[in-house]
Amino acid sequence: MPSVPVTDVTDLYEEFGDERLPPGQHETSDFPVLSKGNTPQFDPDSWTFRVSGAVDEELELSWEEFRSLPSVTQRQDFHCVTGWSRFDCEFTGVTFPELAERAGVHDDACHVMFSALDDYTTDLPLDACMRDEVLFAWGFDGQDLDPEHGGPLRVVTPHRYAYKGAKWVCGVEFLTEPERGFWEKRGYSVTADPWAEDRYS
Ligand SMILES: Nc1nc2c(c(=O)[nH]1)N[C@H]1C(S)=C(S)[C@@H](COP(=O)(O)O)O[C@H]1N2
Ligand SMILES: [Mo]
Repeated sequence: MPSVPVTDVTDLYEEFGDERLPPGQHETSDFPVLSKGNTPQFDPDSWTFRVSGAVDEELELSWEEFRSLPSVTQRQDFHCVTGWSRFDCEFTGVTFPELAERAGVHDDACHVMFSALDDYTTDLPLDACMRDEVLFAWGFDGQDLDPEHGGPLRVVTPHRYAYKGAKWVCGVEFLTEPERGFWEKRGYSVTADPWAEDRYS
């Protein structure tokens, strides 16, 4: 990848807490893999990304189309609900607001459901998604995102625990009533603010 300007957003914690490392977390330089199952196969020819629900225009994007959207590179922190945090991850991808604007989100949309190739789902309130730090990322530290970490495309949510970031993401649905995702149905927090230690609901 050619070198691109990197925006440092590691100071976003100032909005939520006093310390960069959220309470009850420890810092690691590893990047552990946490998946509920196997890494799904990616076929660039048949891959489609769907934007659906309360939008003016439902979108279906091919891999080529997705990759031609405007992208950014950000330095972000990554907080896993199981207790580890990894600082200074460099992710490249499309911001959530960029994609939302293309679909035209309805005024009555209040919630978002992400879906993935391994049937994982996760949900977040719309206002938690409408931030430039929420990325659909295909790049990590200047390389294509590793399949184990969600390649070809994953969501990252540096202001939320990492289970909010669907790996192998292939769809986003705008909802007018909240629904629950995979871990949220199993007792994990909907809000998932690491500085409030919103781990469980
Ligand atoms: N599609 C999908 N996305 C997922 C998961 C998963 O099992 N499937 N696990 C989540 C959890 S619990 C965490 S902590 C992060 C882990 O990301 P990593 O494996 O890149 O560390 O991905 C999240 N996104
Ligand atoms: Mo997790």
